[in-house]
Amino acid sequence: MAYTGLLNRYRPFLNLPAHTKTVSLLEGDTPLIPMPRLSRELNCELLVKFEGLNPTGSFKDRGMTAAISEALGRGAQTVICASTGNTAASAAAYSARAGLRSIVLIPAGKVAAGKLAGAIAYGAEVIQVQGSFDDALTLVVELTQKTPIALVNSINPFRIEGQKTAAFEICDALLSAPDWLCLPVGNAGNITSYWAGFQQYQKGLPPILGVQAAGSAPLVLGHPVENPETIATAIRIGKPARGEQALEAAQQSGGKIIAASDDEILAAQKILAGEGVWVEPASAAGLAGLLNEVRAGRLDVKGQRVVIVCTGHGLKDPSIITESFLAPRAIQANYDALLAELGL
Ligand code: AN7
Repeated sequence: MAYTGLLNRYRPFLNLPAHTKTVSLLEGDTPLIPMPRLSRELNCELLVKFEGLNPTGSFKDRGMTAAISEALGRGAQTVICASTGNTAASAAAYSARAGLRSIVLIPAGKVAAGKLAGAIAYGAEVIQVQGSFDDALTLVVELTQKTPIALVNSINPFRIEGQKTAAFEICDALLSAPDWLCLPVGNAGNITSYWAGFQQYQKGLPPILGVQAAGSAPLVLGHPVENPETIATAIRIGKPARGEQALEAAQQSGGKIIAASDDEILAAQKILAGEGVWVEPASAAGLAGLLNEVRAGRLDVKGQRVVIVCTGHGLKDPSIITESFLAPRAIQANYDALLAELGL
C-alpha cells in the first residue's frame, strides 16, 4: 500500500482527539542507514536514523503533522512557536499546507540560514527576539494563554505523540529496540518522545544517551544556563521545557545525559559526512557523546546495535562548513591549467 504519512500509519498508537484533521507532507518513514566504517571502528553495529530526510529537513515534521492536524481540526486559525529554526520551518510548512496563519519567534541572529529561509519560503511571519530561545518561548507561552492562537512548541502534547513514531519505526525496522539510542537534547521534547514511544511499543527498552552542547548543558550542570552558547544553534537552549522528563528518560532507561564540546560536535559531523551522511552540527551531538563515552572507557558497545539519531540535514546550516575553509581554488578554463592544478 502506498505510504500516506505518519498519522495514517500509526494512528492506533497515537493519543489524538477525534476532531484531528490530518495534514501531512508524507513525513517520517526515514531510513536507518548502516555505517560500516564507524561500526568497524567501534566494534559494534552502528546505524543512523537520518531524520534530515523529512519534508522540511528535520525530525520536527513528525510532531508538527500531529500538532497542526489537531489545531486545524479544533478550528484554530493561527499557530505560533518559538524556535531555534527547525520547528519554525516545520510549523511554517504544515501551516501553509493547512491554510493557517503561522508566526514564529526566533532568537535574533542565532538561526542557521537554511532554517530561516525555509520559514520565510513557506510563508511564516518571522519575528526576531532580542534574547535567547528561552526568552522567545516565554513570550509565546504568555501570548497563547491570553489569545486563541495555538501553541505548536513541544510543550504541546500532540507534538510528543507525533514524535513517538520515530521509536516505532526503529522497532519496526530492527524487529526490536536497539541496544543503545544516542541523540541530541535541546528543549528535551525528542528524548521524551522516544522514551514514551519505546515504552508503549513493547519491543524492548534501549538505554538512551542524551547529549547536550557543553556551552548549553543545563541538564548536565543541574541548573538553567542564562546565556547558552554553542555552534550547534539548534540546541542553544538554557532552560529545557521538558528537562525533568529528559532526566527521567535517561535514568529510567539506564542511560545518561552528557555534554560534548563544540569541537567534538564538529569532529563528529565530519566523521558522519566522511561516510556520506551530512547532518547539521546539533545532529552530530549523539555521535560526539558516544565517542566520548567509548574512548574514555565509560561505555562498551562491543557487539551491540547502536542507533544514532541525526535530527536535521547538513543543508540547514551551510555556513558552518563554508566559513571553515578558504574559497575553492580558481583556475583558468583550460585543460593544462586543470592538469597543473591537480599535479597530474
Ligand atoms: C536538529 O527548532 O528546539 O530536545 O526550536 O533542531 O526535542 O528540543 C530544535 C531542536 C535536536 C533538540 N536537533 O531537540 C527548535 C528546536 C535538531 C534540532 C534538537 C533540535 P529537542
